Amino acid sequence: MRSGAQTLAAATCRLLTPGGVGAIAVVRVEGEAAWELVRGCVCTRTGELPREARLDHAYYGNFRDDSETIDDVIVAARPVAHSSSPSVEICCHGGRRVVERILLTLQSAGATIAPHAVIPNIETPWTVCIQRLADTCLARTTTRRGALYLLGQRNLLPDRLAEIVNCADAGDHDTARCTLRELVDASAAAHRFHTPADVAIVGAPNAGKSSLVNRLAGRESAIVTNVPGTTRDWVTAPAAIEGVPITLIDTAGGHDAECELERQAIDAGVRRAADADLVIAVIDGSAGTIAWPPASTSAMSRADMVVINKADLEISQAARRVIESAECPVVKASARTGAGVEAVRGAILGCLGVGKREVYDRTPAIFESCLRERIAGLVERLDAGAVLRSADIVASIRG
Ligand SMILES: Nc1nc2c(ncn2[C@@H]2O[C@H](COP(=O)(O)OP(=O)(O)OP(=O)(O)O)[C@@H](O)[C@H]2O)c(=O)[nH]1
Ligand SMILES: [Mg+2]
Repeated sequence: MRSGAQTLAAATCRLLTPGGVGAIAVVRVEGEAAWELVRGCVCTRTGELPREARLDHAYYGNFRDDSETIDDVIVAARPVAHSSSPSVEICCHGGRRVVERILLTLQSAGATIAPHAVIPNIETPWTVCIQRLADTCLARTTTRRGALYLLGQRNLLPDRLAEIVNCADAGDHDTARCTLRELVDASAAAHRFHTPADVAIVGAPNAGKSSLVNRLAGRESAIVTNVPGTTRDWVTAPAAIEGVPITLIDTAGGHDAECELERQAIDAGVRRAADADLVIAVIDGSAGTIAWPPASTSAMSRADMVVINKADLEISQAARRVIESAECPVVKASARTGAGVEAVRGAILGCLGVGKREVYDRTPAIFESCLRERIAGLVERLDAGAVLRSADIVASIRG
């Protein structure tokens, strides 16, 4: 079996099946060392796979990461034209984590992970490339609205891009450039439907962060007590707002902790919030003293929105000062009664740039961030004076 120190070069592994959850997944390993590498990871009932691969044979075994079995797999070697080394296909269960672990195990044994992509061949029309990209994103989508959104974009986006390509072909470069820029501008948050945004909830101990997380998630994900410092390590809870998936991150209340464990938990929360897509500062609206503006080292210092919680109690003067001076959206709510929580949800969507369903979901948008980056790069070159050619648009789409 594979040992951590053993590595083999000249092999590439790639997921062949779509990136979502399925009954089975297929990972292909290619290159001179492919069979040797797979042999090191798969254990059959009789021991190891044979030294030489039989091309007319499928092998059943356990895929292992050192001593741990990751999954039951079927391994088959296939001949490759102009090569004496076969490619090896590993069929495993189609859970995301299983596939990820198989790829990572192969990587740590020396293989390079090739990007999982719907590999467009040159004859594939570019409109079909976009539809396949939508299908790949669709497989990752966890909400009905997300699925409907992508099914809509499957046609809306190619249609809009076809108009732009036609404009460029007809020599109407200005219209083509402007429409392309509008499309990029309208697409900032389109990937939110298949990639949940990380929403960090920060604030002082006892402000009601965990209570708000539970309200937003619609279930008791985090422990709530009246003891300050209840939340230690950060806790995540998946949720969705109007069909937009998010990951809520409940953090430990920031304060000058004397206990080392507590200090580390607070620091971990600050670091997690720094990487989040959105930071919500929760403030106890009834508190007589509020550290505002927050210290630059506090996670609250990068608040994208503020929730004045405990609005069922009397709002203090200190909280009123926060409402007046905050430079981001402020919402009053009560995590205890639920009042104002709907407004918090709306504000989160606003901050994430997801507009109202009626218009937003029917507007063409570049729903995938790599494609958006490539087309935004093209728009930048055009803004800098490059001449627009329809071939460049198509090349940006194909990547
Ligand atoms: N009146 C009132 N009490 C609330 C509200 N939200 C939370 N509380 C109470 O405030 C206390 C602290 O709530 P938590 O949600 O645990 O607060 P936290 O910010 O997560 O606290 P730490 O984990 O200690 O940082 C609990 O007793 C809650 O019941 C609210 O909107 N109104
Ligand atoms: Mg808490």
